[in-house]
Amino acid sequence: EDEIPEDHPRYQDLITRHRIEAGVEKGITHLQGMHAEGRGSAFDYLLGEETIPSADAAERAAAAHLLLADRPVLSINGNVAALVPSEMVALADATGADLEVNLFNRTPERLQAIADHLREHGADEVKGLEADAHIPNLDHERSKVDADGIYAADVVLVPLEDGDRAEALDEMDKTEIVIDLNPLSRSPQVADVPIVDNIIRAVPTITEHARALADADEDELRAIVEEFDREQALEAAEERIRTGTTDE
Ligand code: PTJ
Repeated sequence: EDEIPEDHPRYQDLITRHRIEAGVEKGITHLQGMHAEGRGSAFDYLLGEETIPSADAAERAAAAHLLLADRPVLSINGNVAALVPSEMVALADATGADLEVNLFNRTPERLQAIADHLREHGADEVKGLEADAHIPNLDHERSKVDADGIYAADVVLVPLEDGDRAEALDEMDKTEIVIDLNPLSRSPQVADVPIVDNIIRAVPTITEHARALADADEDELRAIVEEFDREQALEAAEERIRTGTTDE
């Protein structure tokens, strides 16, 4: 990372790629995570590699949902752990959420490596290793969750998620916040709050909003949640990708 010059026009993209590579080398990120990153990077290029206004509104709504929640959980996979470990810990601290490792390609080694990595970045407790409950209507490995974590959560943040699991969580009637650069992928399509933004920008922005709203009362938080329009957010992101402009 230190070797990438900061004035390089694609600096952030190069840093991101490097973090995913390092994650694979450390046994945190699955090899498929590199393909996922490549797809994300292409969409980010088309979005102009910036947080568009509708994404910022989604990030504020996500902060309000997390603050209102009784049992908020932030789900962590191999890409999330490699890209934003300390940022996820900061978001958990700002909102009182739990962190839970939940993997598509689940192995005991990667689970442990990710939990250790999060602790190295300041996490106290990491859930997901217990796996004493399962998400209904999803094949066995991917459905494993903690009974007192994702299973019991009322609000879940699922970044860079696979469509099947996003749908299964949606069927459990949880409030689902998804971060995904592809607005057409199934996870943002089923999310209550689809955030079409790079996770590198999205997570610190949700945390900033959560800190700014720390003293807000319940009515104010509810108003932010209600004001947010998921269809409009998805349309604005698609419009930006297709035309390079937004009319918001
Ligand atoms: O660690 P595991 O085993 O749980 O596996 C994780 C991956 C990401 C490999 C797995 O969930 C997967 O294959 O996901 P998909 O189906 O490729 O979906 C990932 C989505 O995240 C795609 O729609 C990408 O566009 C998007 N994406 C990739 N990088 C970013 C991103 N969205 C936001 N920020 C990114 N940096």
